[in-house]
Amino acid sequence: MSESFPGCPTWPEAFATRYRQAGYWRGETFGQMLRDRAARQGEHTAIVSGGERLSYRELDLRADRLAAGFHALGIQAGDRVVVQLPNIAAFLEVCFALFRLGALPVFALPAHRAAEIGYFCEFTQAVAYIIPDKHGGFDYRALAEQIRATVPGLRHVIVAGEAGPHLALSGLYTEPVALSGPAPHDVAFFQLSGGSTGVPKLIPRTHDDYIYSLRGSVEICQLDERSVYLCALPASHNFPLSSPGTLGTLYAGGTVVMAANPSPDECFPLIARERVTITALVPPLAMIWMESTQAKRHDLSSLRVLQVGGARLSNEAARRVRPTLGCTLQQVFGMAEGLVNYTRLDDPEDRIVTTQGRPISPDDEIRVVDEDGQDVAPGETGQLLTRGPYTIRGYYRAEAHNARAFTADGFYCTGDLVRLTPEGDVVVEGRAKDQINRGGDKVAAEEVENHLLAHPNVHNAAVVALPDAFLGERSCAFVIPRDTRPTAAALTAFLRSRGLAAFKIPDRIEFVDAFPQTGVGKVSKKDLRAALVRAAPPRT
Ligand code: J2J
Repeated sequence: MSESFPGCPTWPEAFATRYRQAGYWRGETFGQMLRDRAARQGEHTAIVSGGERLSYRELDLRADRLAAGFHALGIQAGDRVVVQLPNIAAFLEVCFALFRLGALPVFALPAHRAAEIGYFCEFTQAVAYIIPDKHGGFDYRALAEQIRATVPGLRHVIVAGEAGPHLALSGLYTEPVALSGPAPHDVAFFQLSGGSTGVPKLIPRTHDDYIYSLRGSVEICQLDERSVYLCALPASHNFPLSSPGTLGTLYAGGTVVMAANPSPDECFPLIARERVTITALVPPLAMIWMESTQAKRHDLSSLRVLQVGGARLSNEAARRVRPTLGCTLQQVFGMAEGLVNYTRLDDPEDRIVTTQGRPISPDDEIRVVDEDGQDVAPGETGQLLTRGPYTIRGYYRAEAHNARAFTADGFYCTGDLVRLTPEGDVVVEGRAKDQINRGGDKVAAEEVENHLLAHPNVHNAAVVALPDAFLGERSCAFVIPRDTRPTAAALTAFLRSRGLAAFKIPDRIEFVDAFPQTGVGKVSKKDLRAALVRAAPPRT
């Protein structure tokens, strides 16, 4: 298999040629994209963040100056840089600076802690780690010190804000230098997989493929330079980054408004003040927005589209969006590996409410297959496989896993159970992968099980989804103790001490003597889930 970067499988030449000839891959890079927008509409506002407003010209210049600063530090094209920044203008400045340099951001989430960050730094052999000083009551500088002590290869810790013992981001901006920059077919960055295995997988996305997904998303969401996108979800997640998200909005020449958090208290005044036209939420947040008494106190009339995705939105909640918030719902069923489906803005209401839409590209190939990999009959439910001009052909340095997660002819096995309607819309019916979708936050069962197994009093562990009226799912760990049984609180504290992101800590822990088995002697998670539902049926 050919590679776009060492360890990154890429499309076979015949596919690449076809995607170029079809006009999907146009040979553009992120660096050029911003340069071009700055030349066309330099004075237009690109980013609003806190009290700060940046024009396209300023963003372009800051990206150049920061790229020069990174370069002066010795960061080179192809180097990996773990970026863990909240929703602030610096996030996009850092992205574009690294894009211009050809260094590769690894997009961590603000919720990640030592276990995840240490792994990203080590696995990617990152040369730098970029953090805020404090965010959401957490001091990232202390986390960085811990990482530095365990990952000797990490050369720089760079802080947006008060740097403490580290390097200040603000001190790096310097005179722009000439940089040769990356090629359009080069990997631009690594996204993170929601995952279903022991360690998170890294997703290599190229300039060509990602920019195509932006262009397609911009067209479907009808964005232009008058559009104002509110970034309420964590900016580094693929949904608010690209569907169409902050990068799609900049592609369209619109304005990105950064929200410090997704609460109505923060977002409603921003929508009113900045005349926001579109934003994206996960289902639990959409529910909070719809139930908020604040909605009536603020002028939300500019909001045309509320996108909801990341997890399944119930039909009942979907139906309430237009009457309560006065805007069009757009369901988005996407994945950081590539494929993104959207309901279209002019679809009939019923189609918007009951389906998760259809792919961006006419060349997104979709198969729905049974457990033997055979296509199911039309309309039947099966696993979604996909291949296309912006869906990866393999994870970074994960040969054994890639052999399972991709078919021999390059389809990505999403692990999602779907059916197709006669109109060609996708409806998500469930999941075949061993993952918990906690209101959009993905938890790989095996990853948490491995951490639990490290406890001396845990003989075995199995983590499953517990239906939940608010989050859709929560996680429950079934634990077979060894010798003395630990308390649930002690296990939770143990997981925290191992530096696991809070959303991965089991919501509930049940101690059992044995696990139910499948016919072939594997742990039957289906039976464990069923036992939970029998014990406490989900509220509806
Ligand atoms: C049910 N499950 C969904 C939906 C994602 C746009 C939107 C979301 C993501 C994302 C993204 C779902 N209904 N509407 O990257 O660009 C579940 C599926 C899917 C997994 C991917 C984007 N929307 N899902 O959520 O990489 O299980 O991307 O395979 O985090 O989320 O998760 P992630």
